[in-house]
Formats: sequence, structure tokens, C-alpha cells
Amino acid sequence: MSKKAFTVTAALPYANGPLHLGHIAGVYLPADIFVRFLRLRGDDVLFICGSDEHGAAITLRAKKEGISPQEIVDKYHHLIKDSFEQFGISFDIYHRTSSDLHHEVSSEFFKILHEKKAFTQETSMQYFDESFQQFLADRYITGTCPKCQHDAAYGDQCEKCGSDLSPTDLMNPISTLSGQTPVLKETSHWYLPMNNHEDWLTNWIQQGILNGEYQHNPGEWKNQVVGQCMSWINAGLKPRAMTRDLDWGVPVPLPNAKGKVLYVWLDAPIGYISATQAWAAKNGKDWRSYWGKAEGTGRKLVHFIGKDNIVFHAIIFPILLKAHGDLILPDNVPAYEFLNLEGDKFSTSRNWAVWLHEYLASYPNKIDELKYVLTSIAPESKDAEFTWADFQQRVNAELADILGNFVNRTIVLTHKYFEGTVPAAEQLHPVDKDVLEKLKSVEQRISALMYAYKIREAQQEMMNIARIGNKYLADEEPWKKIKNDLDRVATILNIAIQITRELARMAQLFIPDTAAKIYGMLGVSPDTLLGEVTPIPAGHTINQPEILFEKIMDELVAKEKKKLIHAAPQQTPYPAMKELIQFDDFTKMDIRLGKVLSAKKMENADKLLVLTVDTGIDERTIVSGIAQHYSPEEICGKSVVVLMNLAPRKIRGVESNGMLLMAENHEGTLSALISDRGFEAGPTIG
Ligand code: B3M
Ligand code: ZN
Repeated sequence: MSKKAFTVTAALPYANGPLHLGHIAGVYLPADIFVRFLRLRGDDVLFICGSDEHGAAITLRAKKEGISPQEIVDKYHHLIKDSFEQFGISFDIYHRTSSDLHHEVSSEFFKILHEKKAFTQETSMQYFDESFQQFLADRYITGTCPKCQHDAAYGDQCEKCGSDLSPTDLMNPISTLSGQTPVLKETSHWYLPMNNHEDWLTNWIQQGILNGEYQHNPGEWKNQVVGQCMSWINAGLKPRAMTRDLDWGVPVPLPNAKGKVLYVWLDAPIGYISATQAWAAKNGKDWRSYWGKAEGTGRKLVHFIGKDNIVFHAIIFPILLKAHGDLILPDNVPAYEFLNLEGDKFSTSRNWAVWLHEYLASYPNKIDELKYVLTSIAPESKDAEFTWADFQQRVNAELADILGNFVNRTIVLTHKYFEGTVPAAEQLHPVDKDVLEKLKSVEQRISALMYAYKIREAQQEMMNIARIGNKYLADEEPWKKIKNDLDRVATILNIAIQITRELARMAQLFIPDTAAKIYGMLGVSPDTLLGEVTPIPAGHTINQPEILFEKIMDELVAKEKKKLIHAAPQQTPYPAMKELIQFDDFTKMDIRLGKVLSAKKMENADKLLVLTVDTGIDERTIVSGIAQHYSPEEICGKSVVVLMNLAPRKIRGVESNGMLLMAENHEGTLSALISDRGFEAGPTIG
């Protein structure tokens, strides 16, 4: 495949607080995986990020902490930068918008647009806080949204309905500085007449056409991105003020603009360009080959962002880039939905979050575990949920039991039967050839999924290599054949070694530390993704096995859930209600009172009991994960609530028909539900 060229940006995090897992899952981790993929394929890629250090988010935090905005951004810029580095997000540069270089670049950018008459200067009455002697825009003013009546809309956007607002659109406006009702006062600003750009934007977003030429494939854009842009355009874009009456930000580089700065959403995206210039200067490169229309022909600009940043990256910044005239526009804006936490939204103000720097401090050796889980649940097309129980389940049942187990068996058996020397593959059986063919198709699927930004599915394809390996060993049973067919065992383990290496090759995208460990065990250097690799030859000596993933214990889950709840005291310890369902949805469930007739522990399973339950219409076997809460003796004879019509499923080889419903309190303790009228088995619950 021909080499491609990319400039990849990740949204500049506001330097007003630490990063939490929602930021990571929804922007930075997918961007990093995408860039690792491009680098391994030999594509020319530059990965840009930095701290967004202007805007109300910063100054309001500074006021709250009683320190200067510069002290706020210095504190959080370094915390964020260090967290990214420790977590292994491999930016080429992590810059910052309070830097002199950024001020120069964004001022120059403004002057170019001003000289091209891209702005209109308008005088208007704007809200002013008399006690703070400050004009109010963006987060400095709040009020009722005229579109959806949300009573906490901001001066630039309503977070509830996503509407684009101006401060004077708000009903019952209140200053977020003083809490008082503001007055109207005259001021002048430079506006971007976005309404003049609707036609070309519509063509560009819907057809991929720019200046009459095909610029990108609109079919590659996510539906929710195109949908949000078109709803903004169809609602009629309005002129937007690109300057503010503030003292913190990039000063407007015009003589008659004292006390005015660039709007943060004008200067922040230019931060991608100033970061590129900083990197290029340091590396003797020409920054224009990463942004220039002439110099960067064929280069794809990709912005990884959260869905609340779509309008700024797919409408406002493209208008600015086009108005500038010499710069490329984005080829794609793969915006992510939101990640929620334990049934509620991440919230900095309510401290309902898992902070990345705290996770790294507690679990410095569990970075790939977090990367794998966050990619497994990535909110690519709809909001998703992080729970510590799911984290434990995926690490233990997928990473440890599938991936770790396969690699360990292959390495251990090669040592056991061949003293750690890769044996020769003698006569290949059809099953061997089939496995090797399957491996080739996995790489092709991963590449196609990655170029389509389907990173979660791509990771599942990587895991399928481990599943193929486990099935191959389980079917071929070298531990049995070793008794009388050494040649066959040699072939099986040679193939298993090649599968292990392919697993490492693909794992480099998603769990790079683990990939490095597997390459270390194999004793070979890491591969690229450039075409086929030569098999590890017979006679090669491998190294000793090492455990790739420690199991996550219940104690860790309990500790983190308790920490979360105590960190947000005003929180009820119980998750928020799930989304509403219709009555018809409920009537599909058949729930009845049952009685446990017998109970026994499931062999080799510390959490499972196998129950025989009288349901009033039958006696059935139900496998239930309550062994750590009830002994067989305790649960036997108890009346329980049974979800009858759950599709049967095999659990550790035992068919379970239905599910026991239990109450779980915030400390994870379970309680059976019993009738207060002493009903026997059979009554339906509805
Ligand atoms: N600082 C992130 C946010 O809205 C914002 C992104 C800027 S990217 C140029 O949370
Ligand atoms: Zn609204």
C-alpha cells in the first residue's frame, strides 16, 4: 500500500484541572493508537497536542483558587504533560498556548485574516458585570437557553441542546463572577461572519468538495459529526465574536484594541499550528509541509476530539483555515461520544472521576490493562460506561485468561519439550495452513478498521489472534501428542510461536508495553506493519516466560468504588437511574418467586454456585455468582426472585436457565429478596 501523510491533532486539554479517564478514552488513547498504527505502516505522521491555557475555564479556576491564571496553567500543564508521558501517549510534541511562540503565531494568523477582511468590526451592547468591572461572555455568563429552556446555558453554547448562543440570547442572565444580574454596555469586537460561509461548508461537509475539487471522502466521516454540523448550518450560522474584553489571552494585534484578546476558540486550534512550528524548529523541518496547501499536498489533517468540540473543529476552524488561504482543511474529524463512570457522568466539580495521575500513582504497572479496557469500551458511536467491575472482568477474563494464557503456554511448552529452541515445522497439516491463512486476514482487517477509525473493533481483531492460538493448542493438544509424535508437536509449537509473534506485532498498536514483553520472550526485535514478516526460524532460542497480567482482585474494585463514593460525599452511593424504557419492554420479562431446593459450589470457580430452583412450574438449574455471599447451606431453602425467560447459557459447561435477582448495596454485599407473606414458589412478579 502506498505511503500516506498525516498531521494528527488531539484536542488541547484545558490546563484548569487534571485529566480523567473520560478524556483519555474519548480523545487521546484512540488518537495515540491511530498514530502508532500509521508509524508502524511507515506512513509520514506528526502527532500534535498541548495545553489550552486561555479562556474562562482558566480564569474562573484561578479566581476560585485565589491565584493567577498563569499559576493555574503552570500547575496543570505540567501535571497533564507528565500524565500523558507516563501513560504512553506518544505525541511528537506537547506544547502550550501561553507560550510566546503561540502568541506570535496566533497574532500573525489574526492579522492575515484581518488584512483579508475575513472579520467585520461591530459595536454592540454586551453584558457587563459592574462589581467586577468586566464584560461577560462564554462561561462568565449563564442563563436560560432560548431554544430548550435549559437554565444553565452559557454565553457561547447550551450544553444541553448544543445550540450556538450569544450572551444576549440568554434569558435571565447572571454573571458567574458575582452572581448578579449584569447591565448592558457598549463595546466593539471583530466578528467572523459565519453566515457567509454556509454554502461552501455544506458542499465540503456533505460532498467533500472544496473550491470545486474533491478534498476528502465524506463517507468516511462519522454520521454524528456530519449530522451535528448540518443541524448547525441548517439552523443558520450567525456572526461570532472572535475577540473578547479580557486581560488573559492573546492580545488583539491592532492599535484600537486595548484590553481585548482573541476568543479562546480562535487561538486554541491555532495552537496545533504553533505546536507544529515549535516541533519543526527543534527538528529542522519546515512546518508548512504539515499544514501548507501547496507544501502539504496529499497530507491528511485529522482532528481527534470529543463531540462537544465538533462545531469548533468542523465549522469554525475550517472557516478560519480557508480564509487564511494557504492551509489545508481537515480530512476527518473523528469525534467521540462521552464515557460515563459507574452510572453517572464524569464531573470535575463533583469529583466524580478516576483521575489519570491517581491511577498511574496507584497502578504504575497496569497501564496496558487500562488502555485495553478503555479501548474495549471506547464511546466511538454512543456514550459508554466505565465500571471497576467491568475493568476487573476484562483484565482477568480477556487479557489474563485469553492473551496471557496463550503466550504463556506457547513459551512454557517450547521450553518443556524443546529446551527453549524453536522446533522445525515438519509436515504442515491442513489445520496448520488454515491457521496461518487466518493470521494473514487478521492483519488486513485491522488495517481497514484502523483507516476507518474503528479502533475498538480493530483491537478485538488483535484479541482474535490469541483466540485462534488458544483454539489451535486446545484442538491439537501437544501435551498429549508428546507421548508418541514428537515431530507433530514440533510443528504445532513452531506454528504457535509464529502466532505469538503475530499477536505481538498487532498488540504494538493497543498494548505496546505487553507487545514489547512478548517480543522479549520470543527474543526477536519488534516488527513493522510493512508487509509479511519472515517466520521465526527453527533453531532460534527463545527467552524465559513472564506473567503478562496479574489478576485484578475484588479488593481493588471495592477500594476504588469506596474511594469514588467518599470523594464525592454529596453523591448517593447508588448509580443514577438507567435510561427510561417502555412498559412493553418490561412486560417481556417473566419474573417469579422461586425456592432453592439444593445448592453446591461450582468446581474451580470461587464465585459460582449451581442451584436447583423450584419455580412453581418447573425445577431448573441456575448458575449464580453468589458463592462469596452465600454458602450452599445458607441459600438452600430460601425463597428467591427468578428472571425466568433469560436465554439459557452455558457457564463453565453447566447450562443455566434463568437468573437469580438480588439486591446489591454500595459495599457490594448481596441480599436475596423474599416474600413478606411467606409465599411458596411460583407467584409471578410484575
Ligand atoms: N480545550 C477542550 C474542551 O473543550 C478544548 C479543546 C481545544 S482544541 C483546540 O474541553
Ligand atoms: Zn439549549
